[in-house]
Amino acid sequence: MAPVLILMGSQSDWPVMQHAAKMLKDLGVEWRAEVVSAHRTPDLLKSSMQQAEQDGVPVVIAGAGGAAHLPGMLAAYTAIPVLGVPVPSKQLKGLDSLLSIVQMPKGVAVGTLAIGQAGAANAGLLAAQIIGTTNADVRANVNAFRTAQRDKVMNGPDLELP
Ligand code: RP5
Repeated sequence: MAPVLILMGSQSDWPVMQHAAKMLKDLGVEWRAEVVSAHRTPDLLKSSMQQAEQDGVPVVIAGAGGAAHLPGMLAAYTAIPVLGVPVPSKQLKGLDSLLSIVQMPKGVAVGTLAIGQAGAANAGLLAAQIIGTTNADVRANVNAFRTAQRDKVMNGPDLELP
């Protein structure tokens, strides 16, 4: 299977988007990351989706900030599931990114995650879960991750007054 494709509008998005890559790596899913901008490199955006189709990319994760049209534009060019991550912006802290990505008009779907690091990590997790529907090894890794999280809660320290 081709690696999960992680795209972002700018190199400046990588500190957030690397958390998607880290989650995929932890869950045993191959990934590759590239910078593709909807407004700075529109031709590259189109050709990268054509290439992704040819390569058999299973899921695209796309992060962008501000007027964050990258995930929606990618989804316009491919039926590969696109998971959008709103990257925090300087002025509006990512609320602008969230509203840009989540408000897709009916007919072209983008799955939108939370703003920032949590959303990026969960995009990686969700991509692994999608792949896990047909890949038993990845499904086992996802289940082990969930078990570890549950055990952390169950075995946490007693809550006491200081
Ligand atoms: C968006 O503009 C990018 O996704 C990034 O979040 C934001 C700012 O980009 P830079 O000015 O840092 O390149 O396209």
